[in-house]
Amino acid sequence: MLKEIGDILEVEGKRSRFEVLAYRKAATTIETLQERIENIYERKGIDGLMELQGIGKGIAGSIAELLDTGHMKKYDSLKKSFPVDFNSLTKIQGLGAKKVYRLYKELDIKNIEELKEAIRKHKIMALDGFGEKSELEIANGIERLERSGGRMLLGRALPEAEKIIDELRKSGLADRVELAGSARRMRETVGDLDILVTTKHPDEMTESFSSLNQVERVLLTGPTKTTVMLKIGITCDLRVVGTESFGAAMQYFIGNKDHNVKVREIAIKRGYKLNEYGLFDKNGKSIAAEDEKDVYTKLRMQYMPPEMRENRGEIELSLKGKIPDIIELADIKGELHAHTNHSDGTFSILEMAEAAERKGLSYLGITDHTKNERIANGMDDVKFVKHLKDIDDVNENISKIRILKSAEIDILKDGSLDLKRKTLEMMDYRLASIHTNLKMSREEMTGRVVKALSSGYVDIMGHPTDRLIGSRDPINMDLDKVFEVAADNNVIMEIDSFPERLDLGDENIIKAKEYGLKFAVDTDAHGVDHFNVLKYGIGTARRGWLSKEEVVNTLPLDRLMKHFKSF
Ligand code: DGT
Ligand code: CA
Ligand code: CA
Ligand code: ZN
Repeated sequence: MLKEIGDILEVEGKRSRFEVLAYRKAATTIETLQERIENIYERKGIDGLMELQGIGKGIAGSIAELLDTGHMKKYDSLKKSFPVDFNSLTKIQGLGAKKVYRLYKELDIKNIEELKEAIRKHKIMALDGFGEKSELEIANGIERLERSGGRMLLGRALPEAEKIIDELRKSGLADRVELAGSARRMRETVGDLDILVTTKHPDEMTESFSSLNQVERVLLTGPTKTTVMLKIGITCDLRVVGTESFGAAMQYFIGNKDHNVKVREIAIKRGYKLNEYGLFDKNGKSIAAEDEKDVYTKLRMQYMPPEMRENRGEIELSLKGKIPDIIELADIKGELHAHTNHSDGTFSILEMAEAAERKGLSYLGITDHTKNERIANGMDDVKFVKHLKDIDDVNENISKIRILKSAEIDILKDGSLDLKRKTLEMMDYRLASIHTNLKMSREEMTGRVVKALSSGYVDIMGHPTDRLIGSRDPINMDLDKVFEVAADNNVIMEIDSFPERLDLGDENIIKAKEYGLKFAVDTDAHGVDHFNVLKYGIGTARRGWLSKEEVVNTLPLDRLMKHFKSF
């Protein structure tokens, strides 16, 4: 609201530059506070507000009015004369307050919707001093803003975060640089990135962060927090925290929020106070702050990996000391879902095997598509028999890694499998997936899957819900029924690691666990680089609380084979 007041005063042109800047400065101060302004006001009243940098008596009064009554008269009256959504419109690249004002005065544009409409009718380029180029620029700015309004796939955001963290570490300005927030918890999508640093040179650190190659523009900057818009279209927060409270800050900013609220309640129950600066006893003395694990220990709680911190029951387990030992990337011994150029992959059996071997894997299951997947160049029985023979040949010529004969068999519309039993029996194991006829009734879909899983020929169910995050809903079926039938037939559930799949996802993994099911964390690699996506599948498995023992491809080959059907 303060920022908007500043914008409106500026375009009105009736006030001094000084007054405009006062509102903007106050807005930045509040945005970058480490503490909630409500708390400051509650503790110290108006005087507390006036102690904040750049907040004088007038603005402090307006803030107090807002906190007391929910309204700010100054804002309300300005908005009456300018019913324009300044805050949203000025977020569009290429649109400052002055241009927004002109668009309102000349075209009566009050919000993004009306601006889009005007662009469609090419009204912007007709304005004096705008032109075709700036209309296009504004259109692009809106598109970018809308993209950034949504959440981004972890698989796109995390590599960017890793690059930024790497740069910040290399700058030599920081003592510690750590990822926090939803990306640290490996959530499948992230709203923004959160990075914490400790440094003896906060100004240079902020400057260095703001001028990184990945940064499109700086949205706000203050002594403890800087927010930038990244070129990939999401924002990234950098927080400078004190070394002495780094652990408490990590605990707080890893989140999630619900987890934090519960942990804070436990602190209160124990007679302590917990915030992002530390854990304090009743005399206000800090008893844990520098080290994150210490914060939990002093609360008599067992440490929980970030991936588990979603307030889904982990706090209760932690209090009982029953946090499971969850799977790690290094536990994976082999891959059970990969494609070659015999169907829709881009590399040969040998090339895929060599790449898997370089990744340190000791077995690789080749699961090319069956004939129903025409667009993926799926093979029929005749071609498969030859293909399986080709795998045997490659196996004879390599020694370090063992290639397993398999297929990603289409579960057809009627629940039957897309290859003959005789062909299926020639394989080491069988992975079955749904790729077509995704829009069936819940009853029909459940029946289709149940039939396939109880055929006695399915070892692994591939990407079980067939969702694509952000673009395709999961197929409509009774998952409880499917899990029950899978458990009865020893069918392993896949966790497909592809960032847009992550299927099963974390919540469904927790559900499937209750049926005693086992899992396979696979990459679904279609090329040699795709083995790198495994970390997203492992992150998802960890978010589903899976232990190494529940994931079959952590086993050495001889023990894994016991999980597969034999004929
Ligand atoms: P995102 O960005 O939507 O994917 O999710 P997060 O979890 O990264 O959320 P974000 O970036 O808003 O905040 C980072 C962490 O800071 C969050 O996980 C927990 C903590 N946090 C933020 N706001 C609050 C709050 O109001 N209360 C508490 N207790 N913690 C908060
Ligand atoms: Ca975040
Ligand atoms: Ca954030
Ligand atoms: Zn598939």
